[in-house]
Amino acid sequence: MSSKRTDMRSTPPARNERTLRSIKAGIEQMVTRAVAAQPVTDLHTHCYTPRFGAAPQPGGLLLWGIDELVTYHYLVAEVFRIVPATELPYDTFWAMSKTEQADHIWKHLFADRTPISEACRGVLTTLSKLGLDPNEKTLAGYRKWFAKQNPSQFVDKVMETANVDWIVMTNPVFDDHERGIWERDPDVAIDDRFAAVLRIDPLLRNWTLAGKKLREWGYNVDETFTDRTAAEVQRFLRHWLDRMKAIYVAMSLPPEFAYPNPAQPNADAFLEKALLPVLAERKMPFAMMIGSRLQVNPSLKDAGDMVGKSDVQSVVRLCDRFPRNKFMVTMLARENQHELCVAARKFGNLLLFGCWWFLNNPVLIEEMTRMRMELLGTTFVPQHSDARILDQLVYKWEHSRRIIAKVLIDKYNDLEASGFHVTEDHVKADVARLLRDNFRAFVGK
Ligand code: RAT
Ligand code: ZN
Repeated sequence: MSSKRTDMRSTPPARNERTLRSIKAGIEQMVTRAVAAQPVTDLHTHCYTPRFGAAPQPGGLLLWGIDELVTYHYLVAEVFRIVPATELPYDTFWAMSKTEQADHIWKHLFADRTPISEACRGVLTTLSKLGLDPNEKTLAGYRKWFAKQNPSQFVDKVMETANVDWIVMTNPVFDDHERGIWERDPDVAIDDRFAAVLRIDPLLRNWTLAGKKLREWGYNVDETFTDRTAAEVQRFLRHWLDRMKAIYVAMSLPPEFAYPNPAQPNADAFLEKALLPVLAERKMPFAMMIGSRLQVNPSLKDAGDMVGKSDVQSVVRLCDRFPRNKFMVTMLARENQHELCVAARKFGNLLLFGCWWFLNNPVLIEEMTRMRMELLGTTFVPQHSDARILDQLVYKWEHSRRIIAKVLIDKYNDLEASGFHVTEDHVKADVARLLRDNFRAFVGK
């Protein structure tokens, strides 16, 4: 063996402490810069184009501004821990105007206490990044500031502040109010800043209800999932995918979701005979958000949902039996995350995304991002905002970017310690994959 070959195989000289310290500082700078500079494609939000109507217009679907921010359902749940329903009955709270509800929440969560929870902190980060002082005792000053904004320009301002390049909506076609808007206004979604997603929960959660609606809308479906029903459901799906120019189909599913599920033959048939064939033909992903147990406390309305552990093996079976389909999956229970990562190692047609809802807390985002990176490299989407109020894009991304950067810095330092040189090109490419490109490639955009 020549001495040259021996040289190539030998390990590089170990780096001394000082060199490693300066490498560390360089990595921290590179990563912080790259993560801040990389525009994010936000793959799951509940934000809408201004043509859907904007708050405070009655029925407006684009929610924005201080009163919406402060009455976010995460904060409604939190205020009822401080002023319980025995003191302020649920009905009394819901009968209050939006501004009264916001004043109540601001007083109890922000003025009389330290706003330390993640949802509270989010409001403060948002205000501060928009240039406002988050220390006000009342909402009056903020209301004046927001009253001067115009919704469409505010979309630009928020996207610029959050450095988001595309906002993916959630468009529940079984919601009568929203469907009415799509039917009345052909141009409602024409806005380069937004993309649509066809959301169809009732088709799996409640076929009896979904079937009844489909019949009302002129689709010839039966109570059981016959071949004629399958063809009609396919016609319905194709119509709405085209109408919305949807980029994927999404569902939120209960912890009990199972595939196959002999107890629910209509659900299996819906997947096998209607949804998955249409999506395979269009090379379009099916996003499953699994683990939400709805309305454990209905008096809390949107704030009344809960988490439950789900069955990862059902996801494995779907990925295995439908190799022509693409699946995007997020699960709500912390306990499911490890098994889900391992499942993603087995199937190229499975893309994990986001830290959903009750997982959108720094401690869990960090844990999940580390685990995903260690098991999957950069082949996942670390976060989505789930913003219901446009302004929340600002804090959800500010907070998550910091954590994603922290994890990357640690991982690159580990690589350097092994002798591998991490360059700015590596960092930029990884960050682009995580925050934008993995998702865009998966949906073909
Ligand atoms: O995070 C939330 O706001 C939840 O209420 C849900 O919207 C959930 O994200 C969903 O899309 O069902
Ligand atoms: Zn959501």
